[in-house]
Amino acid sequence: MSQQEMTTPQKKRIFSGIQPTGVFTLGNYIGAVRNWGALQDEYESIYCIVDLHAITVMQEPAALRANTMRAYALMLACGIDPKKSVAFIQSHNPNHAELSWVLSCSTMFGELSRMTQFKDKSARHADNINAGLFTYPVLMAADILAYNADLVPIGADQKQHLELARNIAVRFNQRFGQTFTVPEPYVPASGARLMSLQDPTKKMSKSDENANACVFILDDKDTIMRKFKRAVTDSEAEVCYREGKDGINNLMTIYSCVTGKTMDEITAEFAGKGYGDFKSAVGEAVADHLAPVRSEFARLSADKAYLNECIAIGSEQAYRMTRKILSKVYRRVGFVDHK
Ligand code: AQP
Repeated sequence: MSQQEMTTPQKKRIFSGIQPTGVFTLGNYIGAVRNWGALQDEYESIYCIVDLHAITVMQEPAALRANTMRAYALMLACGIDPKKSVAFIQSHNPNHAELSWVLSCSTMFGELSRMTQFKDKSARHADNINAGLFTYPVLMAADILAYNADLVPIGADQKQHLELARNIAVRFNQRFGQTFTVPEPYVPASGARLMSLQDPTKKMSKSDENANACVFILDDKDTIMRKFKRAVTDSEAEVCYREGKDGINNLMTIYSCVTGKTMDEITAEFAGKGYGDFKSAVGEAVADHLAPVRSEFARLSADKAYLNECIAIGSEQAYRMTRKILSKVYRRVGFVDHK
């Protein structure tokens, strides 16, 4: 056997995170977490609950703690296997925050001012436009660069932040020598961007104040059916994907993501039928699709000892992976070695 055949090629490294700001929505699931599970065998995967990011908007401490534990259990229930992936809670690895400070000194004020999520969130939280909301993308860059991740699976809404992380990595490498891998976006084929059921021009968000705007992955079947029945559509009665039909386009996208059917197949299936039938079919399909996640979540939530053990192992792995990179960064920028 040749030398080349004997060495197994190193797997590419992938990183992503999700905020513990509430129960995951169908959007979070289809656009992000469902795909993470599918990537675990092919990539060296690192997934975390980003509680440091969550406090950029006001959080009630006890609720944040409970939400973080629930988000971790949900992540596993959605298919993340802690034996295959590094699965942890962001604040348990202090290297993210440490690296974020160094990177913030290589990030320009103007760059951060252009971030659309900052503009959106500061409009939504006008009473709390804190510096963390502004520097959030630097922390996100640190999350990724601390692991020298090759790939970042992201929804379309996060593209701008990843672009910034890439710019920071390139700038740092140019100034201090090759240190960081410049990460590439990984937009999964089935990673559609789902929109609010009540205002289909807005993305479906777990912190939306209108509970009917999103389907949460722990919603029971009756709730799911009710939310889809109330979904905003249009005054036509034609199930087809077309510009201007935002509500129907969104429902068709959802139906396609959970059934695997194409838009043409869906149009044919509902030809001559009313929106009522279509909405019921979408509700049924979503409820069936989410049923196994709900039961796995119930099983995991009853086993706190297992969850705590997974969290401890995950943070230890994450800390070790990032400490080496952070030490290199400290040497590069000129900090004296800590003996
Ligand atoms: N509507 C969506 N469609 C597809 N993907 C989505 N994601 C979020 N919403 C949708 C993807 O989910 C991942 C985790 O997101 P996050 O929780 O870290 O933050 P977010 O993007 O701000 O998600 P939310 O639900 O809108 O949270 P809040 O309401 O707290 O701000 C990301 O990969 C994201 O692309």
